[in-house]
Amino acid sequence: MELKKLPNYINGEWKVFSGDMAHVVNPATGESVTQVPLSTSETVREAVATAKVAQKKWAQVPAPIRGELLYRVGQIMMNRKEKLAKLLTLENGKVIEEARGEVQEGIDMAFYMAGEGRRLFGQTTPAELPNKFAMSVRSPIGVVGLITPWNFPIAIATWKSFPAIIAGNAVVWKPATETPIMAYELAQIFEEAGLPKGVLNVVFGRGSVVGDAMVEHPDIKVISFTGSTETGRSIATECGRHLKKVSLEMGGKNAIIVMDDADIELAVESILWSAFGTSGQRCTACSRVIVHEAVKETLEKRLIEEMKTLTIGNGLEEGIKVGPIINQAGLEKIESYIAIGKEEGAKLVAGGSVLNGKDYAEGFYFEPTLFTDAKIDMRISQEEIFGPVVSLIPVKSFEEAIEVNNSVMYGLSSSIFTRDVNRVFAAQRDLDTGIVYVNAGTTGAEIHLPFGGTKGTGNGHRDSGVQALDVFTEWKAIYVDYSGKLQRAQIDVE
Ligand code: UN1
Repeated sequence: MELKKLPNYINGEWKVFSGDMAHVVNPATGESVTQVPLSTSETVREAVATAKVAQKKWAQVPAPIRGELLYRVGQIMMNRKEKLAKLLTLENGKVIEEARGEVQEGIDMAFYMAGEGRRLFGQTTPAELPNKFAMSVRSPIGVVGLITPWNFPIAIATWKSFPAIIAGNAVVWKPATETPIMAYELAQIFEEAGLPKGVLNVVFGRGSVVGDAMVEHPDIKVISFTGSTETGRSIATECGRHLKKVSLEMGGKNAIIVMDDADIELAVESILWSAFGTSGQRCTACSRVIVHEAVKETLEKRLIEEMKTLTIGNGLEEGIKVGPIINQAGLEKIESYIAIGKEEGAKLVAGGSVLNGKDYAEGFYFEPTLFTDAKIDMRISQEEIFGPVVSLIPVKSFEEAIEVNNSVMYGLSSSIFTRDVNRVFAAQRDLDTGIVYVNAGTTGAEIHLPFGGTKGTGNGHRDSGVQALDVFTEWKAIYVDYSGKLQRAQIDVE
């Protein structure tokens, strides 16, 4: 059954698009579920013009009242959680239990950011001159552009749009064309919650057209992007030319370190969840296991045993643990890394193949895969694969484990399993990623903490947490002199 073709959402109106459309494919079955507009740069200009007008009024609405709107959004999402989760699995493929978790992440973000309506804290600070007052406040920036990926189509959208809206900005949002249904649903929820027209606009389409038009538009003052490093780099270059603020959240090559004193069973369970959950298609997914040589054999054996218990299939069926890959291109990229790993001399000890046959319909499935005896400088140890593939890299010491972890160009998430408190503290200091876990896998960030990474993963900004507000506000320093006379800073100071 095809759902109705998706419209864009501009100035509070659902606008049917008359140009080219693309099919949205259920990755579990290969069937088309709906169609999505491939909008033009003209559509972007229309959305920006309307956002610009709407933003002026929205910024005048007191922030606590803006917050009440987000509480309503959170409440509607809660009431609709099961429906949203099912649609999320339909378009993205992730298993239903994880889809429920992702929707919950969005609900959490709504209530958290709604509360910011009564905080949005600035600072007051003494002035250096008498009878003078000094403070800093956050100001909205204007129209912001959001470009979001298919792997967390609702959670990442809430990480970006909720802080933008609570801070008094208007939004032009380009969701991934693979997963537009979540955007359609979220825009509807905003509408039902009473968001004024034009504060949120959704323009579907390709990055090369809609994304580029957003990056180039002079009235979009900030771009917040999550996606590939390659695209992020070109967005940042363009934004640099336009002196446009840009927040980037890109690739990862996250590792779990398993030390010789680790709880091995806990490590095995956590590796399975971090590496093969979401079929490895998380920025935070574990794709390297750095294991102390003393426990390597045991860990490898237990992993292979447990991997056999992972049920693979359509994520809408309860009990399935590993769903499909997003599309054919994703599948081919993973396959190419299997060939690369073999060629480089890593040992393939489990999985490694595309899954076909009647159980898998025309869907895109890949077996959970384990390489062992991988080396630090192999491409499978350095490059993002974005699939259910993990490489074991044996090491001789704690120091070597840290060195291997830090050897990649990315810096999103890392993890260490150990019972030694001294190692725990040394590791959380020395692991060079934006997120560090101790005795837990590399996934599962909570929304009230900053999400993002160092080095090639980002450019110093963070999604979610109170830190997300820094992306969508300008700091304004305000001085009020009530002395009634000229007082010169740095000069008339006694
Ligand atoms: C992503 O993979 O881009 O920490 C987001 C996690 C989730 C979010 C992942 N809360 O794994």
